[in-house]
Amino acid sequence: MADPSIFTRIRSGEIPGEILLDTGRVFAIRDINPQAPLHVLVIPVAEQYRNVTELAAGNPALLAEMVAVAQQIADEHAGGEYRLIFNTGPRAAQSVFHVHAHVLGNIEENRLVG
Ligand code: DGP
Repeated sequence: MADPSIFTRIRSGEIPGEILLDTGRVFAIRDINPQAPLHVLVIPVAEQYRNVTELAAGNPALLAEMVAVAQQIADEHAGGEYRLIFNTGPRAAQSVFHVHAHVLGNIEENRLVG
């Protein structure tokens, strides 16, 4: 069994982090290195999906639940509008291989990345 991911360790309280929401299937934390005034990571509790392609194939309902949580975060913190990013693979700057969505909001400038 692989070691728990950094996100799982935050959810369990082993590593400090700000958890904004936890449905029991999906949770949301603030990104440690924010790229927008609102930058939250939405993460399924299940660790077996390394990226959004695997998640979409293996559990599309869970992917839909992540989108609903992203909307809820945006409703609460960014006037209901948000950008949703899934980095997929190291050449796309993915560094944590436990699927997660970046929810960016309150964006002042139209930059695609950072
Ligand atoms: P990605 O590059 O798409 O794999 O995104 C990983 C994100 O995880 C990155 O934006 C920074 C964030 N991150 C990494 N370590 C920590 C941590 O210890 N705490 C928090 N809150 N975020 C972290």
